[in-house]
Order: sequence, then C-alpha cells, then structure tokens
Amino acid sequence: MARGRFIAFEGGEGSGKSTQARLLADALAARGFAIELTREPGGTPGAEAIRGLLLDPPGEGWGAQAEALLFAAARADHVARRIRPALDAGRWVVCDRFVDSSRAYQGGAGGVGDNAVRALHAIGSGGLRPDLTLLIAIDPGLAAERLEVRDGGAADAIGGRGQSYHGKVAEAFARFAEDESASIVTIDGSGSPDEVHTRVLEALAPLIGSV
Ligand code: T5A
Repeated sequence: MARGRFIAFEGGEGSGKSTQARLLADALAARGFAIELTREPGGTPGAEAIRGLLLDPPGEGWGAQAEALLFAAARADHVARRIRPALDAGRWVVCDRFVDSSRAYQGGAGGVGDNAVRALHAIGSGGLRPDLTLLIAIDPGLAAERLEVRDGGAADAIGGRGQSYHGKVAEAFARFAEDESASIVTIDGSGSPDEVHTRVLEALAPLIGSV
C-alpha cells in the first residue's frame, strides 16, 4: 500500500490554520482520500493531557526548556500512536501545527534554539517532517481582530505572551519558509476562508493533481 501524505498548517494565532485544515480535510475526503485530521499540541489522549498542562500551566508556569520538552513529548506520542500508523495505512494526515511551531515558538522566540528543538524532535519523533507545510501568513492586526471576535480578549498561556515574543515567532516562521522553500509554502491568509482555501489547493496541486 502506498504511504499517505502528511500536510501541516503553521502560522500565528488567529491566522486561520484550523479553518483551513478543516476545509482541506473535507476537500481531500471529497476527492476520495482517506483523511486523518488532527492538531498539536494534542491528537492523542496523552498529548491532549499535555496540551492542558502547556496552555493552562500549574503554578508559575514552565521554563523555556521544560516547555520545549513537553511539546516534544506530546508530539512523540502523537507521531507514534496516530500520525505514523495513519501514514503507514495510506491515509493522508492534515495536522494543525507540527514541529515548525516548536522551532518558531520555543526554539526562536523562547530562546531554546533551532538545533536543540530539532534534536528533541529527532529523539522523540524520529525527525518526521511533513511532505508539505503550509504557512498561513496574515497581518497581525487582522489576526487580533479575528481573535477578539472569537475569544473576546481571552488568551491561553502562550497566545497571551507579548508582542515582542509573537514578533519573533513570525520572524522565525518567515525565515523557515525562505530557507526551506521546497517544503514550506507561504499562503496569503487574507480574504474569505474560501479564497484562502483556493490558494491552499493551488499549493497542493503537485501532490493531489489538478485543483
Ligand atoms: N505552540 C504549539 C507552541 O508554542 N509550540 C508548538 O510546538 C505547538 C504545536 C496552541 C498554542 O500552542 C503554541 C501555539 C499556540 O499559542 P491553539 O489554541 O491550538 O494553541 O492556538 P492556535 O493553533 O493558534 O489556534 P487558533 O484557533 O487561535 O488560530 P487558527 O487556527 O490559526 O485560526 P482559526 O482558523 O481558528 O480562526 C480564528 C478565527 O478567525 C475566523 C475563524 O472563524 C475563527 O473565529 N477566521 C476567519 N475570519 C475571516 N476570514 C478568514 N479567512 C478566516 N479564517 C478564520
């Protein structure tokens, strides 16, 4: 059986990743592909439990290294128990965030460093990379407006960090897309969900055939 394909969505909070992941999963299912739609942190019972610890941490919260290790642990479980089995069974995996989030947030903005995050990923998840990563890029003001409408100003422990932290996250994502352009494609996230979805399908055309 042919191995499935692995597609990841990346970007800042409110850029529209979850919306686009759902639209893509539906579009691929309509074309007859078997789909596994999942997210990080999370995707398995263990990783969802770690998600709770990360986004609503006990006590004074996690230091940068502990946070990076927890993301790597959640991902290791997700990869071993859900992503690899799905790919081996010929299913296409559509994942809302993956290791490039750890590289941008913990590695870049958190100061842990790209090499350290990659090393954790090598240990935890065998260095698995998506076949294609779609980086949804939007103006931070537009993302903030969307989140205000949805969440009314409430944010989790990581989303609520300051502008300087999120600016470094955005810079790191942009650098990865520039340096790794064969596997990370930037998608303009402005416009309606359907307009963005059309751009996503265009970017995926080499993998799925005509759009
Ligand atoms: N994190 C995660 C790390 O630090 N390291 C890691 O390794 C990983 C995996 C996850 C947090 O963890 C951090 C990053 C995050 O801070 P989360 O709650 O899963 O927390 O946060 P996000 O992944 O950022 O999810 P969000 O829901 O906040 O953002 P999305 O998924 O980008 O946006 P989405 O699709 O939910 O849309 C937001 C709102 O905008 C609307 C939607 O309906 C929704 O209300 N919308 C649009 N409105 C108009 N036009 C469009 N085109 C729209 N698209 C969506």
